[in-house]
Amino acid sequence: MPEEINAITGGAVTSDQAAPSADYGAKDIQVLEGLEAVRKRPGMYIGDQGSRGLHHLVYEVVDNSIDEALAGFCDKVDVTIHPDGSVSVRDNGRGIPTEYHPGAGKSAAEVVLTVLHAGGKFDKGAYQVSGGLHGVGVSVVNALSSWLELNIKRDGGEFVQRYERGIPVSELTRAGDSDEHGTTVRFMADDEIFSTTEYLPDILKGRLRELAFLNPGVTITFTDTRPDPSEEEEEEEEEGRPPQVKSFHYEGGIRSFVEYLNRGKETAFKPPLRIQGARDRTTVEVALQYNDSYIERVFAFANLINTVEGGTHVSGFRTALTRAINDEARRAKLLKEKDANLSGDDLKEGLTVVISVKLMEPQFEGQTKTKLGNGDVKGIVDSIVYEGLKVAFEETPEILKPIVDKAMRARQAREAARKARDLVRRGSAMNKLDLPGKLADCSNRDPSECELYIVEGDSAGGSAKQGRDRGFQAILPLRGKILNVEKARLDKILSNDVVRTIIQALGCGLGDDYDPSRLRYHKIFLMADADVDGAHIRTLLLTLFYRHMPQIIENGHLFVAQPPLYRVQEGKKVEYCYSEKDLKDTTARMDPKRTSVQRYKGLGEMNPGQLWETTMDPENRIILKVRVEDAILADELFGILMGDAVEPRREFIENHAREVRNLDI
Ligand code: 0RA
Repeated sequence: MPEEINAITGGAVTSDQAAPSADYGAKDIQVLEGLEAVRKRPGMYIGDQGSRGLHHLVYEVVDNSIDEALAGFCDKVDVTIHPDGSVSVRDNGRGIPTEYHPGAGKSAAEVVLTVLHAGGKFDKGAYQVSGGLHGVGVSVVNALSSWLELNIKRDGGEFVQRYERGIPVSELTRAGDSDEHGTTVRFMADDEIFSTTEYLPDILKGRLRELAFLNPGVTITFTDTRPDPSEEEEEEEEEGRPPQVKSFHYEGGIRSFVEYLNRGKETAFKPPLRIQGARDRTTVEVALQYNDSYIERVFAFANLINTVEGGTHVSGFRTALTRAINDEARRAKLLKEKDANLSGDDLKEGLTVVISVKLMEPQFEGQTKTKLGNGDVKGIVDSIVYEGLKVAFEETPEILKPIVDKAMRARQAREAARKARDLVRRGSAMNKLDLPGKLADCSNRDPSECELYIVEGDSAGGSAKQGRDRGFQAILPLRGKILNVEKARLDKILSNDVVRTIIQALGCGLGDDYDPSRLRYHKIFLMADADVDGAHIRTLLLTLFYRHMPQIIENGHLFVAQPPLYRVQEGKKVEYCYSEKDLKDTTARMDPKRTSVQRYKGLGEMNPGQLWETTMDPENRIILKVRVEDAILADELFGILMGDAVEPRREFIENHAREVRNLDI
């Protein structure tokens, strides 16, 4: 059981009946047991032991600093990745209290660093709300770090302490005088715990930017001092590269956030509308703007947590938006008596909105605990947004017409799409006769055991068909141009042959029609050549899934197959290499004179046996599970990836393929 530590700020300590020394011992043992529990089951505290969990460590510490900002005591947070791979988070908050705590037999700071859930528990009154998805506290980061150094400046002094695997190896010591205040936590993620300790700067920057939007006025700086891996071998650059520094500061808050999301797009009005209000200790802030695209983007936050699965705040917003626009459009005679009301769906097209609510006791539900469940929030958001929109339309009536016009056009297109979708739906695989002709289906009928390989090109499709295990592996070869769904309306998307073939093979429908119980394969692999064209095709397919069947990604059904780039042979020994570095390491181990290297330019160059062995055999293959780690970053990346420049796309795919090739389930 985590220890109650409210006492640190002056409350009573529940002291045991036992003698003080025994009491001290018991508490110490509790701490050790707590840390041990965290190290035994890290997943329970930080999600997983892979890349996601690793990044979570940083978020956890940053969240503590952001809590200081929310409480009004901090406006600067600096996150630095050091050359040794450790990370420091420094803030200019009050500093963690340092005084000796008799009840605990140690300093307050040591309690925060060693007792589970200690960070947020005491002094609750001072914090309006608190960020952090798990809110597990810095002690968890401490337990999962091979070492952690704490530096606190407050009360005229500077205090330091070092921990190893969660256990203090020194007392909290006064190192000198200081008239500053703040906390720095520097930690080294334990490589005994994490399968990777390499931080991805894009992921970190994405979350830090988000936090800066959500906390206007706070400056969050990210510094990456690690040597650039691509320059590692080039000896001439002795100095290394300069540190990468990025600073995030937005006075405009979530209005700036919407401007950022819509950058480079035509918008129906400027600047984004912003609405805010509060009721029953719940604050609501919404910013929205329509752009010229066909997709809707809703980024919702509850206590700074990105609620990817939506929830009551999102439903409240939708109800209010639909009602306010219909009411105002009727009043302004933009909707005639004979016209039907605009529906929520009509109003989605081109909408970019950021919703941020802050509340006292958030309930997080859903598969990934990112769905806000508090029932009363719906009504609160509804009424604040409805009133706010009415005021906005009264003040700037000219913005209403472009919104209504766009929604009317969307409605017409949706009717066309419904017809096209009915065609596809009728053709979707309810029985074997409806399956697309090109599909080589598997014999197993249990979706949870079945895999579908979506393969580009006929020759690769042929190899895959011959190489597969037909018991549970189905092959769908694709031929022809894959539509860029990023730039098309649903009616056009559904009339595209390739899209229809995929939808029919999957059987589950798309968009609002998506039905998970009809999904015919629980593992879907995108298998394309390991070159720029293959990357492009993969991205087009990913876009289709991300925009129109996001549930497939959310539920962990989508994977990217990783074919090898090289086949290296030394005598009878054959090894496959999946990256340039892999090749370098492998040939270094072998005798170069007797080694032959074959480069695979495409999947088609592999014979069926090789394709099975390297890419499809569950025992040997390396696959990459597609996850939406950060919805905003994903959205942005699809922008980059679907844009005209090839170089950033190639770079992105090369970098990311390397990072994630350890995930099979
Ligand atoms: C407990 C109490 C107080 C501040 C903090 C913890 C605190 C924790 C962290 C973690 C990172 N940065 C932090 N900054 C502050 C309140 C202290 C007071 O009342 O003076």
